[in-house]
Amino acid sequence: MYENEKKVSAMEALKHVHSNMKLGLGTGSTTKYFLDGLGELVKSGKITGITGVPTSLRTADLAKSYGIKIENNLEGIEIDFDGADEFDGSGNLIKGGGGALVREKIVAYNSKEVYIMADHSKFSEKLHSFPLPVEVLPFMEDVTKKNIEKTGCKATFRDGKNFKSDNGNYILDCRFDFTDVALEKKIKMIPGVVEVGIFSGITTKVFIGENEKCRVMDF
Ligand code: ABF
Repeated sequence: MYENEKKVSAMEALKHVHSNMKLGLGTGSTTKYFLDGLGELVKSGKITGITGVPTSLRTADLAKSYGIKIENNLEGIEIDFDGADEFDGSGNLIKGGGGALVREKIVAYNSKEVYIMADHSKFSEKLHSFPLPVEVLPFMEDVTKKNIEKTGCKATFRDGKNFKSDNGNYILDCRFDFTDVALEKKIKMIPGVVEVGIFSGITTKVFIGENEKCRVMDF
């Protein structure tokens, strides 16, 4: 859905990349447009000396296929480019629909700037439309699920426990009426929780595809 808007936002974000930068490389279909564009620039030699820190195994494979140098070292990441499942007017995000939230949050947290690319449908005044992804350890996970549900949601194991993240963990998709950003800390305190898909206070720009145009929100 909204493939053209995803592409428009990715192409606008790509304008911020120049030679010799170290970048965080996100995951998902919007980020794939960004990576395809970056790959073309690298292959043609228009941009050189790019190093990427990938947020998933599939992003690492894609970047390598374009000849982008990959490093698992967080030092000196200038901009992290990633997608989101939902964003609000303050740049708070829900992420993890693609199952890569743990690595995405580590890379985002350790980057000077975090640029989010999204189509317009992902905007919400209040985060609530997308079920909140929570990554949990595969140990007593049914108890962890019950404890998470006590915070006021209905949680479901993604793909009936058939889905495992790159870290070998389960993802619970948690339906709240309204996802308050304070839930991030509350859920993270629960034993067995590895990471919560609320990203708050991390975003520096959101590139929003709106038909053929891109609107940018700065934070
Ligand atoms: C990643 O990919 C995620 O955090 C988010 O879950 C998802 C967005 O995917 P898409 O760009 O395919 O909508 O950025």
